[in-house]
Amino acid sequence: MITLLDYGAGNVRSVINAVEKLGERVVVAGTGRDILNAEKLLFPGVGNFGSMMQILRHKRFVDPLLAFLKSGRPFLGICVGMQALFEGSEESPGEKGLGFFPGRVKRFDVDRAVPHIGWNGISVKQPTDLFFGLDGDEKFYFVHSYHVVADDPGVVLTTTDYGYPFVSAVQKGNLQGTQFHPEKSGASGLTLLENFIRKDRELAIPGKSPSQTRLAKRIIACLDVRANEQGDLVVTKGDQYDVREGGNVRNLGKPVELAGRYFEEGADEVTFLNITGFRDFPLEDMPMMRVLEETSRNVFVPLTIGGGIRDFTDKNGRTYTALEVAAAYFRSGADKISVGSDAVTIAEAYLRGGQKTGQSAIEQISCVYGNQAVVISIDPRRVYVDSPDQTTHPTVETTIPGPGGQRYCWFQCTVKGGREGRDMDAVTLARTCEELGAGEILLNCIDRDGTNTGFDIELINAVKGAVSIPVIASSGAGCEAHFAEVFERTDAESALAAGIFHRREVPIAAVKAYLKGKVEVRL
Ligand code: 1PR
Repeated sequence: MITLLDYGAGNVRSVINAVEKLGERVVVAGTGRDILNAEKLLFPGVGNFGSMMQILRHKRFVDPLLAFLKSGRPFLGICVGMQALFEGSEESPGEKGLGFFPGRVKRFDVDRAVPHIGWNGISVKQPTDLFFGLDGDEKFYFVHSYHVVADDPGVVLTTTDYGYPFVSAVQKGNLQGTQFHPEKSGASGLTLLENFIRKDRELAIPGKSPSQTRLAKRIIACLDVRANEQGDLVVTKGDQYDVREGGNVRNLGKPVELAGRYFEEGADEVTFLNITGFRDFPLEDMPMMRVLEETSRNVFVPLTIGGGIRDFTDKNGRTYTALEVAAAYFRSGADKISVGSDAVTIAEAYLRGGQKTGQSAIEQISCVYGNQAVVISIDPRRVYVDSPDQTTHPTVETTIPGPGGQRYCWFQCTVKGGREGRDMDAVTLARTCEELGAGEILLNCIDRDGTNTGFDIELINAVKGAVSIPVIASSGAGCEAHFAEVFERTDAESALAAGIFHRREVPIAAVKAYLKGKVEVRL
């Protein structure tokens, strides 16, 4: 039996699902005594270091935890759950860590996107049972802005390269911790968890462990979900956001089934967009929560969900906050949430007022769940002009002239699934949301959506050049070469597609096979 320490933030459901999938029972520690009595303790941490330590103190978990760590029984800390073992973190300078290991947690100081999000390798430094049955050249899923700097090199189990080598796992006897998320790292992650659960494996350094590692470009499968005329929740897909054919909503399959298929086929992440979320409030539209719950039982890669994340007052006058909606999504199995229409409203208000209020959905959700959990979904459309002085928005000189031969354009943000254009451009929106605490940009493109004509390279370069958080290129993929093009001609960290995967025109494995040797991918 595994005891899980849940201090109340983020997605512990995935960890429980992964352990249960391996046939083991999980009990959640509710008291310090539960921690002291545990046989094996699993501590998944998500979000902010300081708020985690405050909750541990408030629940009087610190002394039992230290006693457990001294006992020599098996312990596995994940992400911030590993960072907690050290003395403190730059993320929350006033807040002490458990101090079990000497060293501190520092923010990445690199000339590349932070957070470090995605699949990266591990270089194993000492014999361990954790990677038993693995070759050592597998990739694991990371999502973090801070990393451990250990004063005692003897505790370093693995390092990973992101600008420089950082500590990606620690080990001292039975006490182990990983910066990456085994519960989100597909079959390799499940093997690692099984090794922790069984604790009867040989110690070894896996044969193919590399001395240097590389972050892979991610291939993401996206499922646009809504109810059809019969009231069934279906995966649909539009052409330039029009999802109807012959008056009916196109039905391309069932969300849970399709997500399971994409996991099996090697998707690096799965994204659900509840595309009518702007009018159907998610907490009244519970089927979407069930889709997430069911999906997360069998899909062990990161899940993002978007649609309807905003403050809302129902017809009885009850008010819900965007944070409550996000919390419900996280509890149901989401690792990241994506904010679409509301992000535009928030950015408009911030630019008008000129000051952060701490009250916006982006600020509140990133404060509680961490920046890495907040994705901004942008739905832009080109607006052509003859010259840059015809608009106050930043323009690009385009190689695809407008209908009247215009040589410049800007990228207008829309809300409500493309129905309403706003006086806001994608570049400003992305930059503003990063300032407010967003951790990633999902950059759609209405002009390219469903057209199979390739990604809008000019749009992606314009936005990517304005932010230092990762960007997901979306809309327009029609063949394998389009993915190579977007990674060769832009610095986007990942590429997302929908239609070609749903219609089985191009399998995910074919995309990765095509990219192999051109860009780093997880095979
Ligand atoms: O505004 O916070 O409630 O969120 C609603 C979410 O739903 C937004 O993220 C918005 O992008 C999305 N959405 C709303 N309406 C539509 C629609 O299609 N009518 N879908 C919609 C957005 C774009 C991508 C699509 C890619 C790749 N769809 O999700 O998957 O364009 O497609 P392709 O590979 O087939 O070209 P809120």
